[in-house]
Amino acid sequence: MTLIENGILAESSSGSGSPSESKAVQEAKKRVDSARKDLEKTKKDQTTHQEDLTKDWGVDDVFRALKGQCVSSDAGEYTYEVCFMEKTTQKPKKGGGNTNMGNFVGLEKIFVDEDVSAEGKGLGRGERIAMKHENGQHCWNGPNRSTTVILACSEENELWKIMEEAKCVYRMEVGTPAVCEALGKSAEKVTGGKDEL
Ligand code: MAN
Repeated sequence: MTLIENGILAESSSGSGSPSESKAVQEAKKRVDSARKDLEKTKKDQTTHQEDLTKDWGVDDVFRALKGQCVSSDAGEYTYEVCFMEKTTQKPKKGGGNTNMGNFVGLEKIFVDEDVSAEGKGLGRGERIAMKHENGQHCWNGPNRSTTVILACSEENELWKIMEEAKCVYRMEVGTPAVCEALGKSAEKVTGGKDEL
């Protein structure tokens, strides 16, 4: 027994694993298995972190705080949604599955000249940060869906306006506190008498 327990002599009784394997070998194999699983998980985590590092989080990583938050709004037959730093989607109000309208690929600057409502909702005039989303679900007889989400300073995260500029090429206007700082002095936002946030 002592020889078997110490892995010197193979256990001959049939149990789990090959009968010629000593307990010590069986246990060592279990440990190898579990270490392999740990390694797999660590590798996956590493990939996630690496992707995270290559993402465009904006000046001072300001958009990090928005990740995973979503805003939605109804327009026409659909409910539209932006999940920040992830994707845009369209869901039929009548029911049915989501259509991916593009996955976040990066930021760009866009010059806009738009109205601002009395409540301060709208892009205003000047340079704005936009989130680009590409390679959404393929559009029949058209391109893969894509969305440009243009951001303006607002107290809350809000989806103000959705447009389909060309077939399956969408534009959304979104308010978020995340860009209030970035606006700085260059912003000539007409706030209808409302002070800058
Ligand atoms: C769906 C929606 C529309 C789009 C058409 C194109 O109905 O995604 O926004 O214009 O497909 O076929």
